[in-house]
Amino acid sequence: MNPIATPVVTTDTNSAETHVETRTGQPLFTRYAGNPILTQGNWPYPINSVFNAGAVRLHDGDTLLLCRVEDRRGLSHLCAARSANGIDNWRIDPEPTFQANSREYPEELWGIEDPRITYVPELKQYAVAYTSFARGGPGVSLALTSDFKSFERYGVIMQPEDKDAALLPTRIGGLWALIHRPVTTLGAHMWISYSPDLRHWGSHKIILEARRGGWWDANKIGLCSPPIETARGWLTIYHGVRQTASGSIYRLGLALFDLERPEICLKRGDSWMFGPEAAYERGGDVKDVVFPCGQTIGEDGDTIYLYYGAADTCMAMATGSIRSLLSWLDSNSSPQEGTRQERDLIVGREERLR
Ligand code: BMA
Repeated sequence: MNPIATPVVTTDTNSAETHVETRTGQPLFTRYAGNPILTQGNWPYPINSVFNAGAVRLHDGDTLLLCRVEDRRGLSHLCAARSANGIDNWRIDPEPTFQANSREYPEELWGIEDPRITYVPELKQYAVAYTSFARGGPGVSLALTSDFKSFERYGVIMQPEDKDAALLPTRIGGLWALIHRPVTTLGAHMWISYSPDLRHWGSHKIILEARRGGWWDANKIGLCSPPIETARGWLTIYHGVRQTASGSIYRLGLALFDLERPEICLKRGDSWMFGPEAAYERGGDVKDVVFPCGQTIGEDGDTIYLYYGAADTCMAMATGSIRSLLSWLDSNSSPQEGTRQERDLIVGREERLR
């Protein structure tokens, strides 16, 4: 079920490799007609904006969005909204759910932002990776919760400058794995790091590099929602930031990472698959931004409900299909680099899975 029309083969002059560029027949994600689903006007207390929410389906069936709420000082906190159908009738906590605590956690001086939620079966808790913002710049902090009422803080787990982080739900080779986006002298690429206890992190590796030159994802990329576990690998939505003369454009791309060795990228889409088009995405506090921090998967095990911040102003939702995304990747990605041995190993396993 590939929604893409005939691919057009073009030659990339940068790498002299052949790439497949697509003319999309149908969009891979369909915007909910009632977007935006949450705005400033829905809030029970005065705020500036609500965006970039983490998302999870709770055990009672409710969808919970842990929203980034920017107050009228310009500082952000997190506030939970719950809904039975994940679309409307949101029940919003009457006051901030999780606030910066800069007295004990100075790294939260200027607020906390952009949570990504992962349910961790081994701990029977949700891990919330979020951006803590202070004088040193943005860093990655972690907290655990079982009810989104009380949170156990782990403090900064990745020092500034770092953000766009999510924990994988299960250990890999006995270690926890975190995907994140440090800014280093190498650039703004996606990395993975491992930890025995969620506190001490090492074995840092780049897993996906921002491209260069004219590409839509040149110079700066980052993880969006937590990777989706599929039989073929970790299906991962990431954002690419295109700098233009009139500002940045945040668009979404797709990559697939090996299940057992998530530092290995198996496929990466060439073109973006979702970008700012609707009025609420093109205009707002920061124009031309779509920024998902969470998704839920439908009962059918295939439908993706993607929750995204639009123009740093409101929350919107779009639906897609895991099957369609995987099949799009099959026909719209370039081969990834890696050692011959790694590739042979993984291609062999992919073939056995077919
Ligand atoms: C990124 C993050 C997001 C924000 C986006 C667009 O760097 O800070 O929180 O939505 O920029 O402003």
